[in-house]
Amino acid sequence: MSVIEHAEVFFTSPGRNFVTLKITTSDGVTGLGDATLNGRELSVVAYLQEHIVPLLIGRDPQAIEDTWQYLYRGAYWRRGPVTMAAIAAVDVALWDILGKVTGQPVYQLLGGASRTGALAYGHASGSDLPSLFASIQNHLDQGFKAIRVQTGVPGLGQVYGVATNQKPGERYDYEPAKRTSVPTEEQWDSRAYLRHIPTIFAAVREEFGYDLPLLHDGHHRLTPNEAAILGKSLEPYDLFWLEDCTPGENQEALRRVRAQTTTPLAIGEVFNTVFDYQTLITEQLIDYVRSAVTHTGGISALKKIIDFAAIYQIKSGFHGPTDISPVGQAAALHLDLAIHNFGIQEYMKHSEDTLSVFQTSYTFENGLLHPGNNPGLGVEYDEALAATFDYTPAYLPVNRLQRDGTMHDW
Ligand code: CS2
Ligand code: MG
Repeated sequence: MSVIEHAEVFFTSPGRNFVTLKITTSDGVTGLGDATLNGRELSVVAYLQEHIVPLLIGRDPQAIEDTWQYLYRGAYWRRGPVTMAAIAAVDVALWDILGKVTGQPVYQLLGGASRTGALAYGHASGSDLPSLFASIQNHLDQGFKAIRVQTGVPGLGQVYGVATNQKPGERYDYEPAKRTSVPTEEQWDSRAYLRHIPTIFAAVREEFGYDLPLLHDGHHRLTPNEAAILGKSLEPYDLFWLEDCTPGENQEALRRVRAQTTTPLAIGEVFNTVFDYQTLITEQLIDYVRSAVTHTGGISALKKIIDFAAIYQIKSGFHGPTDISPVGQAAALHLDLAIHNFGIQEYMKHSEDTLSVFQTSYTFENGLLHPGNNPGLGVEYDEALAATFDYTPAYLPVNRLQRDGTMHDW
């Protein structure tokens, strides 16, 4: 019987930091898993190297569910982003191996394709209307059929989610993790934001019409009442979704928002397990599950969450920013293709440096992503090239109220 013979953890920084687990079987088959936790990367490296890799050696690589339960239940300290990112990396690497051993792309092992491709949304942003319009047009020219819209707020400086380095036609990173020893500080004012955002969506609808699906991310910054106000004020502009309108910890908060607005709601990029969704799903307080394979315990665990959501007509909208590595993104695409209740997939193209380290087989055509048909996940990792990009600590920003400097959600 083939067994897991070797497991290695790599961290590299081709433009931003990524943590990758590579598992090798006694037959010489390798599998990759993404374990990147933006801004806290080395905690997952240590968890894997010190506490998981030694447990994997000698195990059956095809016992994917048993290994998941062994790591989850065996830890005793369940849940949490570090634990679940580490378990996710193992789970995804084992699906990759199973695909290679059986000669099948992972989506075939998950039940086969339910669609020809996954509708993707891109990130348009601008500090003012002309730059926002140029960014939307740029995304339409690239083939996007759904677009997230973020803007600056008059009177505030840099707002998270709005690109600073964007020129039409140029690839950009809207949230460059700052390569500094402490996080940069941004400013916030919810009243100014709540007044401004509806005017932006009115202008975008006027310019680009009503057919184009538009999304918006509130990034956990509002109270339930403020979120209800925002949802109501955006109703005339027919959003695909309003994401993370309130902080994710309090599931009950969305009862109030839901009762007040028909704007569709999405949440979950910071969630780790199905328990973070229990109230949201059973009470039908959301429309879309935003989790990433990488932060929710892998393909096995996210498949269970999304199947649970399906019973309540809740769809997927998996997290796919550039801090999910191409391995994590490929895993999401295999799941997107296979599940019935697919909604949309976030897609920000990685930098050329990142894509030279992680060689992918997924495609983006006519607004749809497809994971490709290579056995396994379809991603190769160039270890020698990765070793030339040194890990550099980088932090997400923090946010303070403009009025008096109080720390706020960002
Ligand atoms: C964002 C993310 O993609 C999104 O919706 O909220 O960029 C998020 O801020 C980062 O992934 C955090 O690491
Ligand atoms: Mg988000």
